[in-house]
Amino acid sequence: MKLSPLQMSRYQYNPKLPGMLRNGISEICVQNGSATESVADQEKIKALFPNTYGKNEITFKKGQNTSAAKKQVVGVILSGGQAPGGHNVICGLYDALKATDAENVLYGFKGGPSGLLEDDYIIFDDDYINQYRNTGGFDIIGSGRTKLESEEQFAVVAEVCKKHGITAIVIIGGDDSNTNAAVLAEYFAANNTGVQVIGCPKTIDGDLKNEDIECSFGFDTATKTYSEMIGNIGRDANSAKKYWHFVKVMGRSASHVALECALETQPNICLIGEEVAAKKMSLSEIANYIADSVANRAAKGWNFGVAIIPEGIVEFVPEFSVLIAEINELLAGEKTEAFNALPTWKDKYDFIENGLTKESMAVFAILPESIQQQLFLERDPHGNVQVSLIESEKLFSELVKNNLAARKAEGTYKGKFTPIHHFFGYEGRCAFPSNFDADYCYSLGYNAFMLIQYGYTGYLSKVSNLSKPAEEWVAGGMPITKMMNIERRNGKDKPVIRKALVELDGKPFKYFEERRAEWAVETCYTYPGAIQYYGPSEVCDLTTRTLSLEQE
Ligand code: FBP
Repeated sequence: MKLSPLQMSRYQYNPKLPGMLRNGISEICVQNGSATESVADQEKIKALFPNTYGKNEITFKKGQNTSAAKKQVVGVILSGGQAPGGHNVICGLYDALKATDAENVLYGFKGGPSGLLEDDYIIFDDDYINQYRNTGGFDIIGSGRTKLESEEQFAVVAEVCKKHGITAIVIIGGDDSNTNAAVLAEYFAANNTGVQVIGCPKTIDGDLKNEDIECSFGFDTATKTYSEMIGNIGRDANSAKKYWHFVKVMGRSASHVALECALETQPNICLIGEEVAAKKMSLSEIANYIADSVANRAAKGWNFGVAIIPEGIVEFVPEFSVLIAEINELLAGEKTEAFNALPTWKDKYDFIENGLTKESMAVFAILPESIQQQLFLERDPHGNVQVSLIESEKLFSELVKNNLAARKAEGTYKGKFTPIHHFFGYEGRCAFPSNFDADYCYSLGYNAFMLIQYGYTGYLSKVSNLSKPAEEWVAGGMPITKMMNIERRNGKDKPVIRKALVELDGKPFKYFEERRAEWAVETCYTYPGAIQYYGPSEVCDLTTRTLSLEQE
């Protein structure tokens, strides 16, 4: 395999550990914190997790290692969407495991949770691991989205663990995967399997965070990658002065990625789904808000701009959610076939018009035809509209175009509007991890092994104080049950880790809110440039603006 110079050089990079983990395994001891309670629904969560609920928060510190000597055979899986740094979690885990005892073994189950169910694995060794140090991607063992949640699945996993003598499983995943890690830990404890479960917080979406977990890994690198490209686009727009760029950025639901990119690049517009929902904004209101910026800039002779659109936006628009629900109902069961059999789009349109309420039809009618058709063509296996596939960047630019046409007819707008569309998502999920993510992920993995070694189960590997230099980071563990509450999922009450949405009274949003009126009219773009891996620390070890504002 031919390696790029950067890849070769990244192999040599030594990720920075928190100061307390730097003295070697024999000098890491535990400091017990207080007992924990779940964030809400304490009685219910306690009843569901009788063996793992209420445990203490713990922190590691320098001191005599008092963990019991025991051969460890650990299994690790990567779960869900790729996030830069996943390889380093596994490298940190492997290094701590081998540094503790060269006889310890690390299994990597392939293709996500299904690898555990199908007993499909590799056993890591130095040669294999060394090819993945400080690299992006999840290709070290692959990932998948199979959910590990039923008792039948847990029984299979228990059998697989028994077969290989596995003492602990590490699940690297987002809020759902770590919820399932907690349920699996409880199952293992209740059934006296002796197998521990430790989670690690992953997702570029940044929505697995709370008062304990300061950020999920991958968010830093992914947002820096998108911000580099958005900055470049801003500069191109300001050079050519003829295009409006509509940039959709990933983030299935929460708008953390969009907000961070806005803080980094100061675009003219950035929509925030959580705000749209809180203000109950309609599609037309959003389009009008963007069109105001276009028109005000055009009045200054600037027929160009940059708008960031979060991937999950349409689900936050109340009238759009109602429309989607009605469409799902309209095509439920056999009705899809009848719909598909209609010969022309005109026939289909009539069918839709007869089936939707007046209000939803009014919303449907203002959508561009390509989006209208998308709503009826792209369905998931349950027959539901795949909202994430909706090209919202095109939807909004089209709505803005119509809005501007009306202004032109009234004589209130004289500019030229030429939109260009982009979607940044997959471009960022497997980038070489930034130094922050390389360090953070390695620390999470290393720390996960220390939690295993000290006998903890149902814990999330926790590294905090992240806006400070790595030396000052704090390593420890938090019972996953502490982050849980009861939510309604698929018609049932379930214990889940609460997803973190953008807080409208939080410092990152407030910072953006105070400045966006100026950004909408002036040209205030900033150009973060490419991630820097080598050079001065103030350039290479930067955290996200979100994290630094949150920890100000
Ligand atoms: P995770 O929540 O599993 O980390 O994945 C998040 C994400 O990257 C979203 O930003 C995006 O909407 C989704 O995955 C895309 O999923 P897929 O990889 O299945 O296309």
